[in-house]
Order: sequence, then structure tokens, then C-alpha cells
Amino acid sequence: MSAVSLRDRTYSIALEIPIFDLHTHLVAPCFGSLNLWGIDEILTYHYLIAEFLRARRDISGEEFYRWTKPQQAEAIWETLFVQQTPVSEAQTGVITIISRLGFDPQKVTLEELRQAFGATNSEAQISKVFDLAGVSKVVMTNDPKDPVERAIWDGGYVADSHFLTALRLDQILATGDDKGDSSVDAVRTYLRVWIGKMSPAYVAISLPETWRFADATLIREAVLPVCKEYNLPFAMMIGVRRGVNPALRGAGDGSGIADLTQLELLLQEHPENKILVTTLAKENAHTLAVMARKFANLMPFGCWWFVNNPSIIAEITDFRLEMLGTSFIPQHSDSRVLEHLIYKWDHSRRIIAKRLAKRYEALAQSGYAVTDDQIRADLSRLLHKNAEEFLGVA
Ligand code: HDL
Ligand code: ZN
Repeated sequence: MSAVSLRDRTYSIALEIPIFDLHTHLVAPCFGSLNLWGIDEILTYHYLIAEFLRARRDISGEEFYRWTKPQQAEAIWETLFVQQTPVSEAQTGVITIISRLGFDPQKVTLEELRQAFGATNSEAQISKVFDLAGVSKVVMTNDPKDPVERAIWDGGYVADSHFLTALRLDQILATGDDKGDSSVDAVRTYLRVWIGKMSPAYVAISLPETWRFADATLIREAVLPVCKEYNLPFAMMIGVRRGVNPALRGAGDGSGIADLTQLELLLQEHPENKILVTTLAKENAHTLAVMARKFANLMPFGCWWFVNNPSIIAEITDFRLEMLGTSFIPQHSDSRVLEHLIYKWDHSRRIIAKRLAKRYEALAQSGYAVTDDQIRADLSRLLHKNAEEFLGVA
């Protein structure tokens, strides 16, 4: 079979496989205003805010954030989509969303888009977007230290089968329990309380590139023992440099290359914990793949944030396939706005299928012709089974 038809076959099978999205910032309908959707939220995604402020150096972050959200959206639409060719990944992502929702992205106006989104509601949009994106379930990012989210947990949470929970620890480890007690015992108790309330699929934290295992007392003595007690994976997102430009607020974080020998120390000391890891620096993704060959309890996942770009997703997926076969989780969307599921998975599904087909071509050159059933089984592992089995939610 020719390389082109192998690639086409792999992609057409990928389109049939439902996606399990391991990490997003989307929320179930019961979280009300925290559920972001629609064209103004799509246009004011912090990736686009950063790109807008580059295009308009005459406007400061302070001034931009004084505008209303509709004013921000109008300025971003005019600057990044009318005055410019939308070639960045975040710009092209908006074009993918608009096209997949049935509009002509080169003719439609912002007003027409606002009218079309205004004619529907969030529940209807959730089922439409999950269907268009081919996504079956997403994992939320849940933080009981967020006062708005906490109010829902304290009185209005309604489980929704499309939205699994994940207990996010950044604030809990930084500020302790509700009384501000960040002793090991208090944090252990707090984790047990919220694991009981949320039944999370995993527990997660983001960490700077300067993170050191020896200094991480609460991770070593509270988080890892409690995760092991509940057989919960611990997800570590390593390499973020928070607030490198505070004026950009949510758009102001940067990236750093982490010393992953710190992760090696954790894996050596805690062989019975299930550890999910994604890294923000491309270089770290390669080291992580090598490390996953040494520690079977380490599950590399996703191409996070600044490496969630087609050229880098392709490179990272290539060396993961070459070193790990199909025993990793190639992608998560990190979607913040509901409609992100459409572009992030359209773009990633195509790349993952193409890179897997490259491996099938290598097999063909060695005299091995892969079957449709094998392609389906491999893509099922990569797009949902590895995640579901590692989380124990299969
Ligand atoms: O810490 C995280 O979970 C990151 O994904 C941040 O939320 C970041 O702002 C983001 O949205 N990246 O895609
Ligand atoms: Zn995230």
C-alpha cells in the first residue's frame, strides 16, 4: 500500500475514535459563568491577547484590561483576523472553529457570529461541540480554593458524565487548608476531604522549572502518600514561569527548561505512585520519553501550551512513538473555551494520525503490512484507552 493511502487510512480511522481529553479548563454546566463559550470568549483567549498586544505595541496590558470583553474581542478580531492573515496556531484555531461551525471565515462578520452564538444555549452548545470535535469525555481542572468554584461545590454541584473532575493543588499547596494551615497533616486531611467530595480522576499541580524534589515536603509527605492511598495518579505539569510579564495577567506566563533529575528522584522514591507528567519545554519532552522507558509508573502526556503547536506536536509524537511505541498519552487540549475542543482536536488528531502512519510506513519498508484492526487498536490506545486505564476510569 502506498504511503499516501496508508496515511489516508490511518486518518480516516482516527476520525472514528472518540477522544478522552485528559486536561482541560472546561467545566460542567452546573458551574454556570465559569463555563466559557461563544465568539467573544474564543477571541479573548489569552493566547490571542498576547498576540494582539504584540501587534498593537501602542496599547499596554493595563489599558487593554480596562476595556470590556466585547471591546477586547472587537479589537482582536479587527487586528488579528481582518488586518492580518491568521497564520499563528491560535489564529488558525479560530478559523477552524468558525469553518467547522458552518461559516465562511473570510466573509462572516463578528456581528453575524455574535448573532449565531446568541441564538443557542450552553447545554445545546456543549453537545454540539463535543459531537463536532469527536470528544467523549474531558477532565476539568477543579480548585476548591477558587471562591466562585467553591460556592458550587458547597451547594450546587451536579455531576455530568462528559466532565470528569481533577483536584488541582497549586493553590492548596501554596496557601494550605481553609484556615491557611499548610502543615503536612492539615494538607493530608484537606486532600482526603476534597477527594471524597470530588472523586477526582487524578490530582494535579503545575511546577516551575526550578522545582526541586528535596524542597517539596508537601508533595513528598502529603500528596504522594494520599494519592497512593486512593490509587490516584499525580499529574505534574513542569516548566511554567508564572507572571514573567504581570501586565499581561493570564497571558503573562513564560516557559523554562526544568531539571528532570528532580522527577527521577521522585520516581525512584515512589515506584508505587502513578505519575502523569507533561513539560513546557520541548527539550524536556525528549528527556521525559527516555525517563518513561526507565519507570513504568511514569506516563508522559500531551504537548502542553507552548509546545501545543503542529510543528512541535509532530516532533514530540515522533520520538515518543519511536521510544515508547503506543504506551503514552499523545495529547490533551487544555481547552479554556468550549469551542477550543473543535480546533485543538482537529489539528492534533490529524498530526497524531500522520505520525503514526509514518511508523506504519517504516514497518511496511521492513515487510510488515499493518491491518485496519491494528490501526484502530493503536489509535484507541493513544486517543482514549491509555488515559482511561491509567486513571482507572475505563
Ligand atoms: O497551568 C495550566 O493548567 C496551564 O494550562 C495554564 O492554564 C495556561 O494558562 C493554559 O491555559 N495553557 O494552555
Ligand atoms: Zn491547563
